[in-house]
Amino acid sequence: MHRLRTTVVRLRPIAAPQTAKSQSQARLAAVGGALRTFQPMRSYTASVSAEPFLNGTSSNYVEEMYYAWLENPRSVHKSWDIFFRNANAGAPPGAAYQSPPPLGGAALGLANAQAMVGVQPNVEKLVEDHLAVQSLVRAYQIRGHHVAQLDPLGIMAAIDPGPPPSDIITSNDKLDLSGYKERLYDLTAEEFYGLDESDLDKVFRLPTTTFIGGSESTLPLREIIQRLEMAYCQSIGVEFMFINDLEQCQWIRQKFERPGIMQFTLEEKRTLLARMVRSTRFEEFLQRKWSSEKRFGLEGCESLIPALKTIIDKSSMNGVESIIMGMPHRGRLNVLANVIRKELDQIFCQFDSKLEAADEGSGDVKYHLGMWHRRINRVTDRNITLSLMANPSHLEAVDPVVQGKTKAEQFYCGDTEGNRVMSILLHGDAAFAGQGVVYETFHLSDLPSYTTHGTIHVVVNNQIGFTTDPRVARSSSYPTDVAKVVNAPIFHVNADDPEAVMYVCNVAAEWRATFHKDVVVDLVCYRRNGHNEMDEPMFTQPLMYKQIKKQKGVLQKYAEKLIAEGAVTRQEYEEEIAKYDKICEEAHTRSKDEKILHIKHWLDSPWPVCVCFFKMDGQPKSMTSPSTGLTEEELGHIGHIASSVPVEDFTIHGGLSRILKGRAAMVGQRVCDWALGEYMAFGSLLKEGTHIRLSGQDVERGTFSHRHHVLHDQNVDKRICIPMNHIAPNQAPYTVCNSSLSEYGVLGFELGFAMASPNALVLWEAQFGDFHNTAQCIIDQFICPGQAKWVRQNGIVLLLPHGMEGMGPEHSSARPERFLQMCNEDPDAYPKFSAEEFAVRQLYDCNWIIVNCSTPANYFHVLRRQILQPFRKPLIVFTPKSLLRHPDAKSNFDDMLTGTHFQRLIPDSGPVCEKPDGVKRIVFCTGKVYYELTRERKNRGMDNTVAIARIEQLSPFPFDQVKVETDRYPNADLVWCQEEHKNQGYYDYVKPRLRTTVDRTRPVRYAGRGPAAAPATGNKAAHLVELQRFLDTAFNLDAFTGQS
Ligand SMILES: Cc1ncc(C[n+]2csc(CCOP(=O)(O)OP(=O)(O)O)c2C)c(N)n1
Ligand SMILES: [Mg+2]
Repeated sequence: MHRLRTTVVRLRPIAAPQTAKSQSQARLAAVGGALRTFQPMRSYTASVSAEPFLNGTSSNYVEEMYYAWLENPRSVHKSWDIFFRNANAGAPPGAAYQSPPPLGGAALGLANAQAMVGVQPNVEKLVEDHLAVQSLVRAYQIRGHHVAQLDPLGIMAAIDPGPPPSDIITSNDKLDLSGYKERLYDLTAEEFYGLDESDLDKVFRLPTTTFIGGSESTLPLREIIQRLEMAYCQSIGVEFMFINDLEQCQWIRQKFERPGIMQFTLEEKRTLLARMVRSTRFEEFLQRKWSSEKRFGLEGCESLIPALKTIIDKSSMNGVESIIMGMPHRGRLNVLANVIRKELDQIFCQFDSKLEAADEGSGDVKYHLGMWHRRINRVTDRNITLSLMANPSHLEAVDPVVQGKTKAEQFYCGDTEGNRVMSILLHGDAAFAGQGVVYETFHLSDLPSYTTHGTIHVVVNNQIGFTTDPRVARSSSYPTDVAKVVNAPIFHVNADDPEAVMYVCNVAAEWRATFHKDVVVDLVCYRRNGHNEMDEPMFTQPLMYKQIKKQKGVLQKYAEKLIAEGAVTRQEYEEEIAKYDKICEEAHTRSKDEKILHIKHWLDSPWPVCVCFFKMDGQPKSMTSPSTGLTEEELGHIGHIASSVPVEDFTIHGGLSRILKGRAAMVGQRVCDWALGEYMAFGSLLKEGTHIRLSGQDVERGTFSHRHHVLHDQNVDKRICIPMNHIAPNQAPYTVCNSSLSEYGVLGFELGFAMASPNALVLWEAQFGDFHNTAQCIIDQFICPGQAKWVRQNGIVLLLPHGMEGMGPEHSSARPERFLQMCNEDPDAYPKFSAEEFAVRQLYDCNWIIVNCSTPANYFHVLRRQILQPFRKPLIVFTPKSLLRHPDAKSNFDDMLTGTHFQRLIPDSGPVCEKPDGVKRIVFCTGKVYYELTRERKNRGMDNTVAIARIEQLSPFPFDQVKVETDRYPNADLVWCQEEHKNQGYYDYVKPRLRTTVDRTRPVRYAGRGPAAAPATGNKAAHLVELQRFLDTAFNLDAFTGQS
């Protein structure tokens, strides 16, 4: 009731001089002190005891009702309507309440009440006018950005604002009141909340949801409009009213509404000018020296450089020590030079095509390379590490990778709130709106195991994508609308107003530091040249480019402004330019001495422990792979953890109890199934100090309900237990996390996570192997060629469930043919390595490792080898589905003991070994089909005549071990058997390699499904017929007779 009274009091008419100073001061105190909480202003002037039906606890309710009544008097009960009308009309305490009319006498009671209201006609008008002002304020807050002057070109291609909102007074000359006067005349009273020109000098009390008053709590309407225009309709357009958090909205309001808030010191202005000089003159220098080279210049958005520097300065001030950035082509060299501070001569020598590359690998073009640099931030005098991630041409693909790397850095330095490490992502307008991975990345932003606690997004919104206009490139008003999905505030800013740019960047950095949530800065700019320096933009955007040709450069405009203000002299400005030009010239001269190009100077992610992991020259410490086995005791201990619940009073599901009992029984019998093999690998690595992170859809339980790494208490909501974190006191942490339903975003994220440190096993599991195709870009552009392009090793593991099990065309194939086709190994050349080093040298040279394990023990070994080997390579594992529970697909502890290791090829150890000369055929295969082959062989009684060898590591191909097998059975023909279709699977990859192994002395035959467009049939019966048919071929010793 206090609040109600207060509100009512504040709606009373007041004359201009009678401003309620005390109230405005109270409000300021609330705002000025602790900015994070905003109390509505209160004035305890009326006595609550006079209203007997009200008490302290009902005041909230009444206030809600009051606001509802203000919006629409009919939305509350008639009795409340009468009460509020009477209270507004100035009824003394106690008199405003009218008891509800007796049944049947309603008409009389209401008539009396209405009679009382009726005697105060001008109060209603007053309430309406105040409400109108409140609505007006709100309209500017919500839609002011639609009429802000965002476009430096004045053609508004950047946004599609539609007709000007009728509830905002707009004019081209925002400060000329005649503009909105004119508009006021045009507007009908209804359109403009019933306000008209005669109201302009009336004074209104400001609602608590605005800060335009500064120290005033009341203002004349004219001033209110002017201040709203200043706050929301100048060079900055703020989109934030969709945020469903009052505190955050208030925070933003006060950042943009407080009068005089955008003022800069002389020093700040001069620094800004100097940064603009660097940004502009850098591009001009490149243009002068290499006019015909592609560089995707920044011309038209030069204020990007001060924008980024402002964000970095402010974040450094707030304690950030490391910033990881991702960006596309536009302005990249400028960012490297002037933000990351890569040596200019290193950049310039990238333009010299004659330089010889010093490092292995194929390298990348200059505007894709990454960079890492630690330096002192001049503004804060603190150390800051900046890294710009290398990226492919595929726009926005780097977004999740940056997030993953940021998360990893936060994780390894114990930065649980993102106070020390943060990310900045830059985007082009067309790509930001068009690429789905942007959306996927936003959806990771607030998930516990994926959040980086707020990313600052900066959009270089040059109102064009290559040759395409925004009107045909997106369906949303702004390119930034996608950010609304996570309630990120969006600050649109005219990039030709560098001070406004600097201001919003400061606010964005403060927002991130305060709320740890994403924020977007939309730099509305233009592109002075074509898409690249060789492109003619007049072909497609003639009028836009006529305007651009007339457009004065932003540096010139800003310099003139500062000179006119007296902030700098023309001479100082010219000296600044000459100084930077000289720096560029000198660096250029130095760059000519450079003879060799070092790609490793462009490394974006040097490992913090690289000195321990590699030798000083970057080579592996040794070229041996240690044994990956464990002691009996270790196996027993981890097996025990895997089959128990290591916390007290924790009730698990009955079905899970049975699973754990089954595990315990297996441990008792010294055997492992797939899940237990994985447990052994993870558990032992954790114990040895390797952090493990397993991420993907439903990985915690496992798609096939076999893993159960997270136990859920059946009686307490959200109470969980992760036994893997109870292996040993000093173990490394285990992170297992169900991801959002994304492949592109999540795989990119995990790849980024894996980049941060070699001492972590980072695994991404696809729900079914074929789903990796929606992450194809991460695989093709990063995982496969990452080391070759950017001299950066990465040990990420992909677990891809694969197998033809009659489940139809989807869910069957993880597309091994695609991974195999992208291996860098020569199929026609037998590697020339010594026998001892064969395996490890092959691994060292390959671009990735591809395995299809047929036993839990081998899966266990390959996971452990991934960490114990002295370098890092991506590992692709085709994982089983039905084999998870296949009674034969179990391994004995003996195969996992100390001294054992991963078997690249598992030879036949059955009766064929006794009389190898009598073996007529060797069937080579991989994965699950092995079990189908052995069953068929047994059924046919061919255990002595057909040998079956499993190629467990497909790439690098185990030439040496295959040779041992082909030599062992000199009279056997060679068959490759696979369950996949002939144009899929492994055949095309394996065949030339088998031929190379036997020096083309024996043909390689095929037993498998015929070629097909789809990976599998949708008909179970057809599936079984196909299976039997190719098994027949595999065991029919005459099947290939007569074939050449
Ligand atoms: C995923 C992807 N698709 C297409 C392209 C080809 N392409 C390169 S730049 C470009 C236009 C990008 O426009 P925008 O995002 O607005 O950036 P701008 O070049 O205007 O700075 C396109 C379509 C690409 N690089 N990546
Ligand atoms: Mg663009």
